Amino acid sequence: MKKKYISISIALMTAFMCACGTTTIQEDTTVADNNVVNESTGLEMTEEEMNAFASGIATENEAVTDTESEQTSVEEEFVLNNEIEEKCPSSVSTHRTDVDYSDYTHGTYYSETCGMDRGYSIILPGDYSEDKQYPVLYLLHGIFGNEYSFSSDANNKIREIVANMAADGLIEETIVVCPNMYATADPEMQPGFTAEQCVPYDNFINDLVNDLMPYIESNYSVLTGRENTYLAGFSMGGRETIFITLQRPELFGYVCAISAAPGIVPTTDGFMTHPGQMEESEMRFADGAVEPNVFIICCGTKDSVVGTYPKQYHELLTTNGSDHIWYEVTGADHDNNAIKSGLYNLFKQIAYDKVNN
Ligand code: FER
Repeated sequence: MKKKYISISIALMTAFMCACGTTTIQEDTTVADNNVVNESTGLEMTEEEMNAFASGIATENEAVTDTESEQTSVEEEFVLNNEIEEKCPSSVSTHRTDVDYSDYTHGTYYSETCGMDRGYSIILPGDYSEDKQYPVLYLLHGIFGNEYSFSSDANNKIREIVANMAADGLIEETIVVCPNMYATADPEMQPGFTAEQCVPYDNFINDLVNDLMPYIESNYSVLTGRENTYLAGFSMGGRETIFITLQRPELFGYVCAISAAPGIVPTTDGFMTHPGQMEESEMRFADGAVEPNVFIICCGTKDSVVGTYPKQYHELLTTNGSDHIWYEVTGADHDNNAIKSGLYNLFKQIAYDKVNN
């Protein structure tokens, strides 16, 4: 894979971040009655604040979501090359009348890892047929999220990006699977900013590889193998995307970690102390490993939640000699602008490879 370090703008966030809005969240955070209660401060997080973690902070320009206003904006012409574009073109994210968009549906699978049934949301192509086989993207949500985090936010434009690019013949029609990434066997365990509460996120690799992927592969008409299996995630999902990719690089041909959360390597940020999933020197592909064709790490320059941690991941991977693409999304916060950009560029790289390999 060609190494491309695209740093189009200087990151505005230099120190680490503050908590969402004005609520200061510290360690010892638990969830009760859908609100997160900090036991030491007694502060509660609203559902809106939890969603901001799970699927991104709502941005002002999300108010402009109607088809007309997007279509009347000046259209850049799409050119298929392997260059990163910071902004997902509106022609790709716009809801079009000539494209067959399908809705998310919900399913369950039995997880040996967790010893229980677990849910997932899925986008099947509009004309899904058992006579065809489709590549699959596994898309991982942020902290406090679940399998509904992406499906409940129409502003992330995931349906549009995938279906539009497929309708234009750039990519294959693709199945998108949005799992619940909190892989715990203990129904009492809840997400939060403590090392113990983060263990189920790190356990998701086992649920994904041993339970969910086999279930999807035997219950849907999918193409298998790394060339047809993609992995992406936002924030906590971005962190686990990187972790899973480094652990099992042979499984995923195309990977994108968007606004990845801290904790892969030991650190202390404004939320908690992270013991780390590995030491800094271990943040690399194993010698001789089959690596993804495309491994993107990206983040907004104004990310108020994960700050410069994604850039640190990029620097560590570079130091440790592991190929990846790094870029920043100018002006994006921990939000859908970063999500749209990352997913668009992932599919653009897939489109490019489809034509050139
Ligand atoms: C942290 C900072 C951010 C952290 C998680 C996040 C577990 C995740 C944010 C998100 O998913 O939106 O220290 O620790």
